[in-house]
Amino acid sequence: MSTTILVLGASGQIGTELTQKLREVYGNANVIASDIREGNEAMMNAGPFEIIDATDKKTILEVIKKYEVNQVYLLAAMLSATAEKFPQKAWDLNMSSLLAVLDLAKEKHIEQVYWPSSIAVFGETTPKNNTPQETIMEPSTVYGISKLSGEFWCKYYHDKFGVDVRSIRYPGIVSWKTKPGGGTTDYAVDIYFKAIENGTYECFLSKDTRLPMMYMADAVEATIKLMQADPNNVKIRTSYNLAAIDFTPNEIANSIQKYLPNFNITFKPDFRQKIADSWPSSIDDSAARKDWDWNHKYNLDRMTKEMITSLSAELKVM
Ligand code: AKB
Repeated sequence: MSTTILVLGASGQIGTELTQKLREVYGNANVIASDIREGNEAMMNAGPFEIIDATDKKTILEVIKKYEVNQVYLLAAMLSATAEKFPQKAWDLNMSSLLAVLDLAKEKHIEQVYWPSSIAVFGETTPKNNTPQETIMEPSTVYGISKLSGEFWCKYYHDKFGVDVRSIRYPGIVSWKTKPGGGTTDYAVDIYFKAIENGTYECFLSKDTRLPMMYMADAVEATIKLMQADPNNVKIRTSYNLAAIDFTPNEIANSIQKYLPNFNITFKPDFRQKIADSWPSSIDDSAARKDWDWNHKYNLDRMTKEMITSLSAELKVM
């Protein structure tokens, strides 16, 4: 049977690039992009696009029927920093959208679901270095609480109703095509924009705050790889730890200075410091590497080189 995919939240940071890649793999007409508002021109022109509120189960079902969709990637979510400002809204969006899609799978309208979790499921009591797949999980943010609950909803629907739902705990994702919005790891994207535009960046985390991170190309590849894996190899039905690199604001600044020697960084930690301090510094993702052959390709310097080259061309400053 052919694969027809609906992406909910296609205009966001991950959605933009994942949708583009899915269209390359499965054909433009077989990947329906959707978001609460219109996407960028490239996305709207390349294939089908529908306006969908990801919490609106009825509209999702109408679109599933219209295009005979069999897989849903649910990427709509409120991220950590914004969720601390709007806790109820974050809980409603992050949970209602997931339960709507899981129910549609349980009712056999679709065959497979992808839903992202996050390193935010971990908390202050979690071992910080090389954080294991299974460990103490006491998240201290609303976003983390919603992701941890979501993971167990995924496992429940899988174990009880046979729903084929798959998930990854993303670290901070670095990309240049679409900026992230409202996350704690967003500094690692902002820093490249400011380095190119102004030559200087004021960082909202302290210089030695080490966090797990990943370049977008790796994140997109991992996501599609997991979704294409043989179901028998997908042994974890909460969510897989996934890792590539980890660095501090100081280290990313040093990497940028190799290409832009006059770049200058200053530090002014705000409320996001406390969130970052509650998250791991690095992640043990050996289960993903073993179960479905995950391997990252980008280290810090390779990512910096691609970010600076691509962003400079986009912003036309060099
Ligand atoms: C955030 O910072 O909230 C996200 C995440 C790590 O899930 N990027």
